Amino acid sequence: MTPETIAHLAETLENAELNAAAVAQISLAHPGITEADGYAIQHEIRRRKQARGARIVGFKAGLTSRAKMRQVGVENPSYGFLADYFALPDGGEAEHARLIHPRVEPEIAFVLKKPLKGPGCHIGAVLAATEFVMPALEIIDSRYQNFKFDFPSVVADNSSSARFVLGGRAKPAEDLDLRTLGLVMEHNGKPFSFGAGAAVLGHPALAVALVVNLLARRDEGLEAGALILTGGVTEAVACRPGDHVNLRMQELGSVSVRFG
Ligand code: OOG
Ligand code: MG
Repeated sequence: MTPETIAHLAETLENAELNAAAVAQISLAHPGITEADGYAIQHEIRRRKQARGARIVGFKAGLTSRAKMRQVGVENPSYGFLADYFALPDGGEAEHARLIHPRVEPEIAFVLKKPLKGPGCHIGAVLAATEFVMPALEIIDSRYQNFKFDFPSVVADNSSSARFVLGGRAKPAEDLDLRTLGLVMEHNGKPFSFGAGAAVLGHPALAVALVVNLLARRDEGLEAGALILTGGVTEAVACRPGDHVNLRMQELGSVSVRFG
């Protein structure tokens, strides 16, 4: 893709986000789009936001569990960036009118005390660099009609990132077995999905290593203090105005969000 096409598609996708209006999947008009094109578009969206004063607070891994891959029909993990304005307080309200067709998913969040840089980042380096982990709800919102996409298209769309909520208790990773850490996500007071940390690549710290190694392709890394969402442990739940979602995580308490 030419730099002009990349800039044009980044503007189209960012406007779809800012106006909460879905657009056609990019690969329909650009069937030759590659993963590299998708990331070039995503990075141009990141650059546009930073130029307007947004701060990047971290990154998220996407499509790291079988449940998530099955739900959207894409088999490759991806990453996206997290901007400061995506953050909502625990128990806070997400404005449904500013989103297109939001879904909520349960995730294990990492916060770093030391920087991480790939290639060659492994689970040991991730655990040594982690300050603490905590429960998170990610609100994803594909900018594509009907929440339908292929891999390069979802990469271009910042892996559907929209909002996130951190809550519960922060604990050092060494005090927990992140593989057997259990969770229940409730939608409007009813249990919707159940899981354990191992659903994410066998160990959620591997999702952090994955993001670090993918960022290394652009000679980027993660800074101390960075937040990393490791990917939905279970399938995501579609939400309407008035809905609420609560995540209970073993040892780490709960985090919730409602839709206004
Ligand atoms: C893609 C984003 C995936 C996750 O945690 O797997 C993601 C999507 O499902 O729209 O954030
Ligand atoms: Mg997610």
